[in-house]
Amino acid sequence: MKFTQTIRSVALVLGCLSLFIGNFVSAAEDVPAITSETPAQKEARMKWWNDARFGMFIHWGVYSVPAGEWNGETGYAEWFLEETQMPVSQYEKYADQFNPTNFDAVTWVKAAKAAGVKYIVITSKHHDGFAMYPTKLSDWSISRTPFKRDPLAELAAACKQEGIRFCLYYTIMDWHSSDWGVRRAWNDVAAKDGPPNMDRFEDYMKGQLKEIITSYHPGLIWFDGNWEKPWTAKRGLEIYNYIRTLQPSLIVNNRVGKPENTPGGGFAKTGEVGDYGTPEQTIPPTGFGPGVYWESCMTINGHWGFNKADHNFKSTQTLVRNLIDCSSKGGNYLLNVGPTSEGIIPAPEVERLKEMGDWMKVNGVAIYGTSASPFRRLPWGRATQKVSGKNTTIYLHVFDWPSDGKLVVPGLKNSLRSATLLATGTKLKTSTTADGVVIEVPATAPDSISSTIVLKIKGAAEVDDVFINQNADGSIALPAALADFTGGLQYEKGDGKDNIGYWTDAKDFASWTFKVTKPGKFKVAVEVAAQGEAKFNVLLGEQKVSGTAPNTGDYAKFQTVTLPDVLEVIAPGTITLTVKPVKAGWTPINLKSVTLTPVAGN
Ligand code: FHN
Repeated sequence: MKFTQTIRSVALVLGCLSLFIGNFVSAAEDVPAITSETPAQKEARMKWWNDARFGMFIHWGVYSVPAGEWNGETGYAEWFLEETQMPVSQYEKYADQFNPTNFDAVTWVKAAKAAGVKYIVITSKHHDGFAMYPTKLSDWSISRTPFKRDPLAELAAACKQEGIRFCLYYTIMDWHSSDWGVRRAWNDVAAKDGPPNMDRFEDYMKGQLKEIITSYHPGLIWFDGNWEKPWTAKRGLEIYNYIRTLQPSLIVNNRVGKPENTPGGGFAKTGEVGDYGTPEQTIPPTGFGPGVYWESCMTINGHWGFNKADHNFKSTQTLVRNLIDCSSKGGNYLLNVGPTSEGIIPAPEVERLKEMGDWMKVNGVAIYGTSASPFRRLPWGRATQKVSGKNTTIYLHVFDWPSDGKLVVPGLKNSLRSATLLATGTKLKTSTTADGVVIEVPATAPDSISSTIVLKIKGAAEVDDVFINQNADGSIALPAALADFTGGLQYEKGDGKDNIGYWTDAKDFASWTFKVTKPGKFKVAVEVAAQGEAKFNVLLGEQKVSGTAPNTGDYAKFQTVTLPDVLEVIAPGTITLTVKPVKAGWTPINLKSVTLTPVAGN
């Protein structure tokens, strides 16, 4: 039986006992046992991290010396060595120039703390193999730089002082080591050595991991660089077991193993080994359900490592809303900064951290320790919740403040205890209508980024998720804001946009679920923008009607297309309508709305 099969069968058997494959004694012949753990024990181990919701990633290494520039090109960062393909001996010279005398660990940690961050994850070794601490196992480390200090030790101490969890990134793939199974042609330093040896490499990894775990006692190890072939699930399991044995409380991300690579989204799903999934540069459209841990890591501009030419920083609004979005789906947000070779976190990054902190000081209670939203979708923002005993507190994160002073919470069925504006403590009036709970709010939002309303309800949240209803004239409006997405589609709002975008993959589709009280035949009108003709189908049960989006010349120039054929709803009930691309010749479209209008004389 193959190793993976063994793991799957063990998972099946123990799955019945509600145990999690990554965390119990494995019977696989040549794989050491993983520390035994019940789901409750795992929950306890994960608690500090799951409550934290917000972490700071730091990509710092000798690649910050060239600061992203080589031979007139300015697009590089931490992948500098692989992308320039310069001889390793030449790259090694950057270590001689790495002297970040302005580095002050307390300043960094205070900047993180001011942002509201609860843990820091810094690169102890990135793909260039350079150890940012004085490893005894290689001379390719901080010890060969003029900077005679240990930045990891200083940061660990500063984190302890400031009450922040100190955590470490450690990549598996290593372009410098002569033992990593994919030897680069430009690795002239390794050329004198014999062929790569992965067993020796794994021993080297174990040695370094032991060094960093026993020296710095990190809260978690964030593995990366797991995708190249020489790294196997078996080795991942061995390493997971090894480091959890060294420090049983350790949390380990899923990239220690070989989880499914979710293109454009990192390794979003948990996988067989490791404690949590790691979507990268993306926030999954929904979370992964209760008990599945995940964290989206994202850059603050367009690079992980320092790039002096990249001034394309995300706005504080985007960063805060990303944090809210992750929290509302039951995940964490790991926001990256890329310090300079002088040891400075660039000012625009610190500024954004400070602004995030200003928001968190008021609204942090609606982020820390919360769980995923009870709503599938909210037209004006997001929600998080805390369940305590017989009562639940729902935090409504309002991105788009209602212009008519009435915030409708669609489909909420519980009895209400109170509604309060978090920023001011103002009590708000509520009423229950056919559309859901209506909260009367002041004319202006306390915070244009996102304002929080604290809604206390009796019992666990009960939500009727189907809140699109037929209008009095029998028509049904299906706006982009209320669509559910499969694939990489995103709802785009602001700058004149109010549409479904990122429809680049013909496999992706959008759906709306709604209630029909007056059935009959309906004309279908679709409001679209495209830069080429794109064919799509509109599906309702077994029925399918086809349409073509015209070339409107601009993704922001919309045109309404009425489809030649009609759809029929035979009986009242809950219906789902889906718009799917026709794969052949698909060109991206932006879709603003679908409208169903009853056919006259129906
Ligand atoms: O290749 C790396 C990249 O440099 C960076 O470290 C990110 C952070 O998640 N991870 C990798 C790619 O997935």
